[in-house]
Amino acid sequence: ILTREETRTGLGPETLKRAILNHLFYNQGKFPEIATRNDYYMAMSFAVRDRLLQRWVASVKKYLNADQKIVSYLSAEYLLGPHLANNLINLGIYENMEKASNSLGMNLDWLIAKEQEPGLGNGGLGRLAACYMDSLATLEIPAIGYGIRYQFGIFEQDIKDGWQIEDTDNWLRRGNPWEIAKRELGYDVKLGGYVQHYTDINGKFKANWIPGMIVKGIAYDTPILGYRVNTCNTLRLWKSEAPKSFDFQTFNQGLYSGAVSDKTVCENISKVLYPNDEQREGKILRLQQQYFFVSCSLQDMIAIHLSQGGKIERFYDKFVVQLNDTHPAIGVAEMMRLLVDVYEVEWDLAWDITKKSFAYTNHTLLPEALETWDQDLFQSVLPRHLEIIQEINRRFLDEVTIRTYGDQDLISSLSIISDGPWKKIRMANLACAGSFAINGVAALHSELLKKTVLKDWYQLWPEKFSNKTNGVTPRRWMVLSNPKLSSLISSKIGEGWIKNLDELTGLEQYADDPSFQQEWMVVKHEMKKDLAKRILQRTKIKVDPSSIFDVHVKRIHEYKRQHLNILHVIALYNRIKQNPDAEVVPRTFIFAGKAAPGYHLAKLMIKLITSVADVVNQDPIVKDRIKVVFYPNYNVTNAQRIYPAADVSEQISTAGKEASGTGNMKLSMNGALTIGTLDGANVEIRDCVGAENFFLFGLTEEEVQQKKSEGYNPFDYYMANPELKLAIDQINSGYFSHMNGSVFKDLINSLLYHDQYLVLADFESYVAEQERVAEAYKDKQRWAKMSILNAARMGKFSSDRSIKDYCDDIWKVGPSPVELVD
Ligand code: 26Q
Repeated sequence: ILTREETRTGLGPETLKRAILNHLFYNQGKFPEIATRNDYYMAMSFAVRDRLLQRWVASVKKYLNADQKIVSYLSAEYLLGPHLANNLINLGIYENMEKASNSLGMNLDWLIAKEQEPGLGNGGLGRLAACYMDSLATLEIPAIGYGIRYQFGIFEQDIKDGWQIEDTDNWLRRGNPWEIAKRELGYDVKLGGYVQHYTDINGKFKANWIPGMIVKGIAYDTPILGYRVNTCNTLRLWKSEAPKSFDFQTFNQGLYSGAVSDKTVCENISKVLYPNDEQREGKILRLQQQYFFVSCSLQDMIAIHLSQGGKIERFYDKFVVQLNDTHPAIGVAEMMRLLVDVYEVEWDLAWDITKKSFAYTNHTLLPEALETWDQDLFQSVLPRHLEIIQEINRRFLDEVTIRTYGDQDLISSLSIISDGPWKKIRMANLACAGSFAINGVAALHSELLKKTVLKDWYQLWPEKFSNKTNGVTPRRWMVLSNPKLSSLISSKIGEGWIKNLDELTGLEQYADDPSFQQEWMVVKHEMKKDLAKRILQRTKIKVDPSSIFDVHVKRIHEYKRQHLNILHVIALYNRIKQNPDAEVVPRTFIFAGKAAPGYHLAKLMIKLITSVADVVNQDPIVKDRIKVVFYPNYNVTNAQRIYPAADVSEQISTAGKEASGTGNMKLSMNGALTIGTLDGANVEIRDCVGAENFFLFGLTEEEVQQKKSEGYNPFDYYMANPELKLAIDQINSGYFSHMNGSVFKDLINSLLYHDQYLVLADFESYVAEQERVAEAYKDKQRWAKMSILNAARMGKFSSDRSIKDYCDDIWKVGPSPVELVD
C-alpha cells in the first residue's frame, strides 16, 4: 500500500500507475472499463503535473525568499509543442511511465499522441521562446515567461485541390491539464478613452487616464521543468475577461460609465493569434493584445517586487525584462506610465529605472517587417501612452541634438515618432531608446543590424549592442524527437551531451569507423521509414526510404525561396524527360510550412509545389526517381517527426534576409547535411561543421546588395539559362496546372520582373550545388562521415549556450539551484 504522499510524488512504475488510476477516478470520475484513451492521457498528465508542482512550489518559494534577480521574458508567442513526453524526459521517468501505462493496457505512444499541442506562435520567434524557457529551467535560472493565452493558436492547415485551407485551432476543446488558472491573480487594463490633466494640491502636474473600456487579465500558469533538476519555472499567460466590477477610486467618479465593458469585446483580446510572420498587421486588436499582456505582466512584476519589500526605485534589482522583438515594446511606455502616474516617481528617475530594466532582441532585417503604428490609431487605444512617448521622444531628441551637434538626419532617423503628415510610432526606436542592451540573433544578423536598420543607434550607443546567436534545446530536438540516435550517441560518449552539448565532439573519433557509420545510417533509415509511413497516411504518396530525403520545412515566404527549390525539381524532371535513362540519384523532396492567410504569393507557392508534385509523382517516365511531397500542417509535432528523417536540409534564403534560422540547427543536429546560402546562422553552422561538410551556394549578402545597386534584371537570367527558361515557361503554359497557365501568373511576373529575393540570380549556382549533393550521397561512407561530423560539431547551437550568453552579458543573473524538501 502506498501512502497518499507517495502517490502524489513518487517516480516508480507502481506509484505512477496508482497515481494515474487515482486521477482517473477522483478527477475524472472514470474507471478503467469505461475510460477512453483521452481520459488516460488526462489522468497521466495530471499525475505528471503533480510531480512538476512539487518542484514548482519549491522553486517559487526560493525565488520569493532569495534576493535573486528573476529573468522576465516578454513574448507575444510561445510555440511550446506537446508537454507530456517532454516532461517525462525532463523528470527522468519515461521508461517508468512506459511500464505504468503498459500495465494499464495502454501504449504510452498512443497517449502522448492524444495531446493537442499549444500552437501559440507562428514560427521561429515563438519556438525560440519555448527553447529558451527549457534552457532557463535546465540551467536553474529563476525566470518567468509572460505572454498571451490565445484561445485559438496558429491555424491548422489543410490542403484541398493543392491550395492551403485554414481551420481554427481549438486546442483547449478537451481541456488543458498543464495550466493552472489563478483566478485570484488578475489585473485591470485600461484601453481607449482620453486623458485629463490637472494640478494636485501640492502643485504637481498630474494626468488621469479615463478609459473607454477596462479588461481584466487572468493569470494561467504552466510549470516549465528543467532537465533532471528541481528548477521548475513559470510560464504565465494572460487571458482577457470582462471585469465584474472595478475599483471606483481609480477612476474619476461619474466618468467611468462608458468603461462598463462588454463581455465579448473583452474576451476578444486574447481570442486568437495573428498568423502573420514577418508581415505587419496594423490592426487595433493586435495593439490591444500587445498592450494587454505587457501591462498585466509589468503590474505583476511590480506587485511581486513590492510584496517582497522591494522599493519601486530598485525594480531592476529584482527583474530584468527581455523584449522578444518589438511585440512587447510598448512595455517601455507602460513602465513609464506605471512609475510616473501610479507610483509618482519623478520623470528622470523613472526613465533611468526603465532603461536599467529593459533589453531588446531584434529578429528581423526586413524593413517592411519593422513594427510601426499609425499615430491616430495608437492614440485611440493608448491616449496616455502617446503623451508619454511624445515626452520620451522630446527629451530623447534633445539629448541626441546635443550629442550630434544638431545632425538633422540622425535626429529624424532616431525619432520614435516619424515626421511628416502621417505620423507613425516606431516600435523598434521605442525599444532601442528604452533598453540598456540591444542584440541580434546570429553573428551576421547582428553585424547587419549595425550597418543597416539600427545603424544610427549603433553610431551613438555602440556599447548597447551585442550578438546572441540563437540555439535550440537538445532535449526536445534530439532526445525526444530522435531517441534512437540519442541512444546510439550515448552508447559511445555517455549522456553528458544532453546537458553539455559541446561533448558531442566526442563523436568525431567515430566518424571514420565503418561500424559506427553503419549504425548511424541504420538509425537514419529507420526514421525515414517511419516518416514514409506518415507521408503515405497523410498524403497518399508512396516514397522510398532509400532515396535522399531532401527537407524544406519552415514558414512559406518569398525570402525563404521555396520556389527556388521547386524550380530545381522541375529542372531535374526535365532532365529525366529529355533523357529517360539519365542517371538520377533518387530523391524525395519534402516541403512543409504555413503561409500567412493574407499572403497571396506564399499561398501560390504552396499551390505550385503541390501542382508540380501531382505531375512528377504520377509520370511513369520518372519511375519514382523523384517524388515531391507537401506535408500538411507543419507544427512542432510534425517537425519532431520530420527532422530525424532528413538527409538534406534546405536553408536557401537570400543572403541577408534570414535573421538566424533555427530549423537549420535542428536538422544538422539530427545528421542532415545543409545546402545553404551564407545567411543567418548558416554562416556559423558552416564554420563549426567545416566547409567540407556543408553545401554552399549563392550570392553573398554583399553581392546581393551589389547586384541590386547595379540594377538587377531577372529577365536576363531567364533568357540566359535554358533549364530555367524551360521551367518557367512550363509553369506559365499550364503544364503543371491542367494547361491553365494563368494560375501562377502573379508568381511568375514577380519572378521575371521584380525578383526582389534574387531567385533567378541564384538558380544556376543552386542547381550546380545540388549535383554535388547527389554525387556525395552515392558514396555512403563519405555521406555517413559528413552526417556524423555535422551532429558532432553542433554544440554551440544548444539554447543552453545562448542562455548562458544572455545571463553573463546582458542579464547578469546566475543559477539558483532548488532543493526538494517535502
Ligand atoms: C507582427 C505584427 C502583427 C502581427 C504579427 C506580427 C509578427 C508575428 C510573428 C511578426 C513577426 C513574427 C515572427 C517572426 C519570426 O519568427 N522571426 C524569426 O525569428 C527567429 C528566431 O530569432 C529567427 O531564427 C528567424 O530568422 C526569424 O525569421
